Amino acid sequence: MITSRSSYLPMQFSSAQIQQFQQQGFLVVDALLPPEVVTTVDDRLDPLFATRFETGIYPDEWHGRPGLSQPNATRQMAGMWRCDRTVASLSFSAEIARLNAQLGGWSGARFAMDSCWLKPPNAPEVAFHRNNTYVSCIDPATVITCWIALNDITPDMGTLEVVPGSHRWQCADTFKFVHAPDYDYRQPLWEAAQQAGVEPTQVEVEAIALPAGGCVFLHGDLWHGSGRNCTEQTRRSIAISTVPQAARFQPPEVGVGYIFSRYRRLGDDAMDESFFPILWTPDGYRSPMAIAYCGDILALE
Ligand SMILES: O=C(O)CCC(=O)C(=O)O
Repeated sequence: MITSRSSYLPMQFSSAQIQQFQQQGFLVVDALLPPEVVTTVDDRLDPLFATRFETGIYPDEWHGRPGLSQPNATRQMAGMWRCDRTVASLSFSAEIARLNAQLGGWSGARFAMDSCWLKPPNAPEVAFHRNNTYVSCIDPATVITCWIALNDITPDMGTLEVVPGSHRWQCADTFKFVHAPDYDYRQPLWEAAQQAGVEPTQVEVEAIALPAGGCVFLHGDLWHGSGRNCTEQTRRSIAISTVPQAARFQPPEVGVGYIFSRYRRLGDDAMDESFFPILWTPDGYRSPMAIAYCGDILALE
């Protein structure tokens, strides 16, 4: 449980940054988290993969188990806030929710998902996809993700790859398992480009380099994936995704939501604030659950 304040200073986007996000579908910020926040959160992750859960509650999704999986398997865990309240204090931070909401042009932000992606040396690729595909059971099916580097990440470490402007492509994505594809991990991207009428030579893939604590904000329709880690160092990152405050579930038969739909109430399309807390609104409202459950590691007061 976080009780002390960090040295985080509130960030304000310039209009040029917001315009860049709208045009490119992503925005890189080199310094978001102060070093002590990076260390505090990162220190909690390896114990989770050793099944040491502070709350005793298991995550929603868990890939890569030391001793059981291939040693180079990507360790990804989603729904970590359930397992550890220090991680939750970042996942539920009002600031990240505010920044996501500001880029989305939303009047408030609701928590959707947290997920860490630890890629050991030689970790395989992550297939290209759009994050909105994974929230299609939610209305509106629009998510913004703040993907944060927990160590210095260079392009050869299997970093995140994005395709500038691809959030505006008219094309479909299909729900798929993205880990270690047995096909070219960019194949879904090439198919999307073809559907959108974009020549392969016009598709620019940008590998994001970031210092620890830096981040990239991702539009939910942006095509992205990641390559193999060709270094001797583990690539460490955490992604925090939010949806608009007013989001509700689609009718039960609409869209995909293999994690989200577990928390749907019978006969009710409201997103329960116990599972999807409202994290930021301009008037300061936060779901009581988020306040009671953990501190806010980026709290400003
Ligand atoms: O970190 C990665 O390699 C992939 C992350 C990703 O696809 C995401 O956060 O949406």
